[in-house]
Amino acid sequence: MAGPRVVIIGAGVVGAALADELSLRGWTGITVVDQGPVPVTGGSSSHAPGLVFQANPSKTMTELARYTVEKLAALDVDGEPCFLQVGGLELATTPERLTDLRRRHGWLTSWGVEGRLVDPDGCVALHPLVDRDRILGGLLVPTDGLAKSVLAVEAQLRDARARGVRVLDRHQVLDVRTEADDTTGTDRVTAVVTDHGEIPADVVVCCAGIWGPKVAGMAGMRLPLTPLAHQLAWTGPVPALAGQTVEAVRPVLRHQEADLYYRECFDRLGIGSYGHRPMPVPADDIAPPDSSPRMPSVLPFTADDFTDAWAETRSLLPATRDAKIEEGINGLFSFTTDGMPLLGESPDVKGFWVAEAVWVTHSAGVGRAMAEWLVDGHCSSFDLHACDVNRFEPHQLAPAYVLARSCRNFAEVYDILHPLQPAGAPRPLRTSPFHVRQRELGAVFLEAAGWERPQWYDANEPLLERWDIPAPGEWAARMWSPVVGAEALATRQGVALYDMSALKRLEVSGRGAAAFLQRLTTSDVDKPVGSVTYTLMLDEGGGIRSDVTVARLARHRFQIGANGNLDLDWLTRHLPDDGSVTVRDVTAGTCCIGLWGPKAREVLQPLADADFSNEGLPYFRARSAHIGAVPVTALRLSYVGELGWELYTTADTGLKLWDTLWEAARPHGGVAAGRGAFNSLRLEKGYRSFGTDMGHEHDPYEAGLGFAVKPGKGDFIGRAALERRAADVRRRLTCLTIDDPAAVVMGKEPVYDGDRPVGHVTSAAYGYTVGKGIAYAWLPARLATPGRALHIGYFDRRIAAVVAAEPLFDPRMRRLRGLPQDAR
Ligand code: THG
Repeated sequence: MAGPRVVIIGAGVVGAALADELSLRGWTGITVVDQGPVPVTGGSSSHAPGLVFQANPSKTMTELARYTVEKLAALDVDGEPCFLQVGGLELATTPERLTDLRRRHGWLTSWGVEGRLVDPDGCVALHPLVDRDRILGGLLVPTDGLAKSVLAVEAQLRDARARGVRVLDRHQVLDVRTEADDTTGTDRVTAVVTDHGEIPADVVVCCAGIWGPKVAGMAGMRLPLTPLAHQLAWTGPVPALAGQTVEAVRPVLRHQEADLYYRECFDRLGIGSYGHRPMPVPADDIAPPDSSPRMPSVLPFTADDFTDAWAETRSLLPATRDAKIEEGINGLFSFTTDGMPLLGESPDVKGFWVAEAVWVTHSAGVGRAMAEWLVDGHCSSFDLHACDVNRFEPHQLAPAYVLARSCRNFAEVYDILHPLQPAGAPRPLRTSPFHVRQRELGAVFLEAAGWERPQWYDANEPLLERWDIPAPGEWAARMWSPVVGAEALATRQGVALYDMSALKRLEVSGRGAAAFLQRLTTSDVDKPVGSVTYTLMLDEGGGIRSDVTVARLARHRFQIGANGNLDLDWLTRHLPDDGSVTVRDVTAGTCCIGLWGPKAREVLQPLADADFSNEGLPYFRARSAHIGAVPVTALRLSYVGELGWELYTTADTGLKLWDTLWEAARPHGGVAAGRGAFNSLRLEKGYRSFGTDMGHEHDPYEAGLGFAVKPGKGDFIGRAALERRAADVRRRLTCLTIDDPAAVVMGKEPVYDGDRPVGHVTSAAYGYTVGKGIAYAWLPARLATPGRALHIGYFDRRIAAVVAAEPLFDPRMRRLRGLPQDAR
């Protein structure tokens, strides 16, 4: 296939990798343009220090890095290698950091990259400049090293050119031309305008790095990216390195406690620091390259900001006391609000794509990912949902938000971050109508898609007199309270109110709505009004895009319970051209309370003008009703696995709904309960969470969701691929239990069969009703048999776990169906 006409804007590490990978896949009409001279174009790639550490909490990021390492290690320019595989060594100078290195080692093991913990003597043996007395240990990844970014650009462009890719440097992009399509109402790209003329294009990919916001702006797209200066200094000759004739032999170093990293360059050292104040630069203020030798991405070194870094360096690496700082830069790099890249197609302009906020570490991987995505329509090598440029909520595109969160991200880049670490300013940002009441109840809030969402309520402390809640270990006990356990038990034994407002709600309407949803989902959703269906959206490869609930509220109107903005984006992208279907995000104008527990009906029925009995509103049915004075839509389902309803109303009447339910629930011992309890209950019930337990890389059968696929219903996206995948299930999302109540794990830990790593944990919590720790994990199918004994790697421990039949709680669904309970 020759493919469309593609213009890649930016010949840095990302643009070069993409040109290479696209041409490798047979696309021929590719042009790369860059304002600067190739290969030193003046962007971040031209000054990148090149350190590649593969360890990352994100599996995708580690996989992108691993591919980058593999690719660059096999490339050279005239015999000069593009990657120096000297290894990467992260050092611990405090007990907390040493403990965290064990957690990081766990991620590496989970994602399949070899690493090992090294004692202080071992660290000094690897890097003799390190002061033995300063360190407590290290984490070595032998395959880490130094990417030579300019060479990597050169080599990949060379290979791309050999396949016919045209590279036009010193071409400044002035505009991106688009054309409106009156029938569909969407725009599409037609050309890139440069100072040397116009280049026609069907696909434009913005790989412009720190200039990305400017270029994307030409296509009307707002990129939540902040260029931030980061200090990189070079020593003069270090006598202890005198005579070194190769660029680097010792591992690249990270000293995260002081926000520092190090690399060799012959007899000198490069020192990078994240310890200084954040120094954001508005993207519009960054000039294009000119005739001056200084690159626009390189700002003058502010020596005062480097004082502490240099003092710390001389302490950690005493040999540098015999050297001076000879030069330095404040180099601009792209930061985002969540530390992840920005990949994908504009929501408004067809054919305008971005691959932005990508560091050298992940560059070749992103090149491959984008090439697959463009050529195949989806990416099969990497799960990109956390990198998708369309993941953001509208408020997350606000300049003030982008700046605040990017700067915080810069400051935290080397910090030890707990998985539940509360988000910083700007907060509170989105508040549900229940927020005032929640505060009165002492809610401890975490943020979810910008919403303040209670994790637990301090007002429930008196419940602790009723139950003995086992305490987890120290790490899992952060952002936790025994009240979490009490709220979980109070739900199972009585009734609780859950604020479900953060659950994304989409309205799909129009005469084509039913047919449209049939095509996008795996189940039969074209059922009578009042039906609710749990179903999946797949990509063409059969990978899971999302799991959603579809409630048919009227013949031509459906309410989708979704997982995030990507669902809105996915639906919108697939809308038919004829205007017969409309998708609308109704989340912000509405709210939702989950009223759940065996006593839920006793609370609700007396308030209602409709029949909420099993017959009046069966399981997985929807209806409208009034609860007191409040009009609601009620969905009979429960992610916590109890009798009850999701009750939706508009934002204006939300507080009244809360107060009405609250007053009625109190005499029954009802409580408000938070997300901590919710997560424990859903794991007892075996309900998966998209993005954590499963993603694009998994199919329904592996994920244990085959029951939601109805191949006989007619065609739908992904159906063809599923036939192949159904016959070849090699891994399974598996339920593990842990007997030791203190051994609560958090997710991302490696799972071992004997000494062999075989999989990783996705989500975990203590199950207060089942009286066991629960950990869901991806495992080879042959190990996913109940009773199988395994271990979970947790810091320096191996925790005994056993494969369990699922769900652990109420497998006969008697609670949800409101039937007499099994004897317990
Ligand atoms: N409520 C609503 N929509 C949602 C969620 C929700 N959409 C996103 C996310 N959560 C989807 N996840 C689930 C997971 C499980 C169930 C519902 C939503 C569920 N499963 C039943 C089961 O497996 O037993 C389905 C039974 C059936 O198919 O009949 O209830 O929380 N509105």
